[in-house]
Amino acid sequence: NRKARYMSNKIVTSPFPTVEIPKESLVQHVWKNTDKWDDVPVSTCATSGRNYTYGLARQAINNLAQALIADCKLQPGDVVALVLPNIPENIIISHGISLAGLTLTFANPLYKEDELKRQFQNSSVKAIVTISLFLEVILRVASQLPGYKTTICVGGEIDEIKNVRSLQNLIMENHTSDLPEISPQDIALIPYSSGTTGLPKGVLLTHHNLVANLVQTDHNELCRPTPEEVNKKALTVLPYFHIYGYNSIMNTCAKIGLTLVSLPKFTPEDYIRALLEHRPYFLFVVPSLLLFLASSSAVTKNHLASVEVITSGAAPATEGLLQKFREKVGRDVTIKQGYGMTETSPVTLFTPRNKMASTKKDTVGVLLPNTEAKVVSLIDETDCEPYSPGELYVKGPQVMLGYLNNNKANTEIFTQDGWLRTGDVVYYDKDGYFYVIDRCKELIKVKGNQGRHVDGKFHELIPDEEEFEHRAEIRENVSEHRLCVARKADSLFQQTQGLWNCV
Ligand code: 4UW
Repeated sequence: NRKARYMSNKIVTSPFPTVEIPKESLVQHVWKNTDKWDDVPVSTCATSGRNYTYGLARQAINNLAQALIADCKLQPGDVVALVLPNIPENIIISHGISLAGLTLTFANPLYKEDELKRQFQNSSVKAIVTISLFLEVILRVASQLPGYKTTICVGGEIDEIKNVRSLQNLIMENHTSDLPEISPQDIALIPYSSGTTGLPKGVLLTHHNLVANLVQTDHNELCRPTPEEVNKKALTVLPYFHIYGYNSIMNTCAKIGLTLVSLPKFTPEDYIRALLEHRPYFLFVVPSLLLFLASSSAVTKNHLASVEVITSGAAPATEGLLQKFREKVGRDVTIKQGYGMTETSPVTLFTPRNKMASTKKDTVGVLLPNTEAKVVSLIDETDCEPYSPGELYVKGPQVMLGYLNNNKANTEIFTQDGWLRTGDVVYYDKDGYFYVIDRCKELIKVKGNQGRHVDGKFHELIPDEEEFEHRAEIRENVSEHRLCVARKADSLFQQTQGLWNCV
């Protein structure tokens, strides 16, 4: 019986069968079945029109990997940082770095010098890839990094004296250096995240973690396109320097044969022009971008005429918002939601494309294959039954190795038996669908009771509440959470607004 299978011992498992995670590196995994698309663009800039086909990108990745070893003298395990807006070369640069056995990290180009320095010292960065606009700041930061080797610049005039190399030259070079063996357990990526508390910390994600998440989402009911959808265009403006843009958009689209059209910054005019010029079939959004599309009078039904599938994540997209969007387009567009965090590569929950999912409102979906969860009461730390709110704990092959050099944070986020505490308050229903209702880290304690402020009043969290009306009330009262998480997603979205369209 369905319920018993998913929920024995109050541990929820995925409704999908277990999948095998291949023991291969990220680059091997993404590109292994892409030969048939050699003439199809994999990555296009909506603003400049610059683009790379699958065939060209594969060659450029290979050349860059060799040049990083032979010319830049980088060694396996060295950390290379990207300080870039969304440009079509992003996939070439990040995969060239990975193929060379190096570890990638990325930072928001709008970070202040001190923030970049702190992050790059923390992860012992040995090389930085950037654009000429940021070069001056980057060279100042680089001069303060012990053992630093080289800076690589995309576009612009290169000053060889300052030990700056041109990406274009590195990609054109033809070396024949041996590429190192990569173990699935090697660290592929160190994104920075605050997690559930404190300053940003380096999140150690292995090749296995990233590949696992690409395999876990590769299912007909999740992210795999139908044969007719392969090679269609996907429009994104979400930053590649965040795990959503990097793994769930860039790596996923390349693996499944979509053409990624990216904007280096968001302005309503640029986004609308991209919709008209590229006629995308897929859109990747955060709720604030969906709200813009649903409510701006500048966006008409015609602008969205080609759009059939939308994926939203990073913050709650309410049923009301989805409804508003559907009214605007006047058709039944598929809208999928994903939930996850940097620490989980990032996806753990996803709304499947099936009949049951279409009857569920405000859900972030079911567990991905190979993923387990439990919901732990904030009142007495017992494992919760369906409909009872508590903190979401997850386990799966996409869960990070841990934070870089931070035992204290590791002890806080992992339980002794290996569950990752998400810091999000959720409940699940009898069919294994999850609903995000709050974030623990914004909870406050008043006289020892946990609760939160809503409209200036303190609300205690309700323990095992049985009645549906009451649960509805809990969800009605989440405005503060929605604001908090929306603020985070807005900042993700707005980060792109300040970026210059400079390459
Ligand atoms: N509903 C409510 C959601 C949701 C959410 C995330 O910056 P990070 O570390 O990571 C992200 C990840 C975004 C993401 C994950 C999986 C996925 O499929 C997708 O797109 C389709 C995007 O933002 O922040 C993690 C925190 O963000 C909140 C939640 O609080 C989580 O701990 N969050 N997704 N659908 N809240």
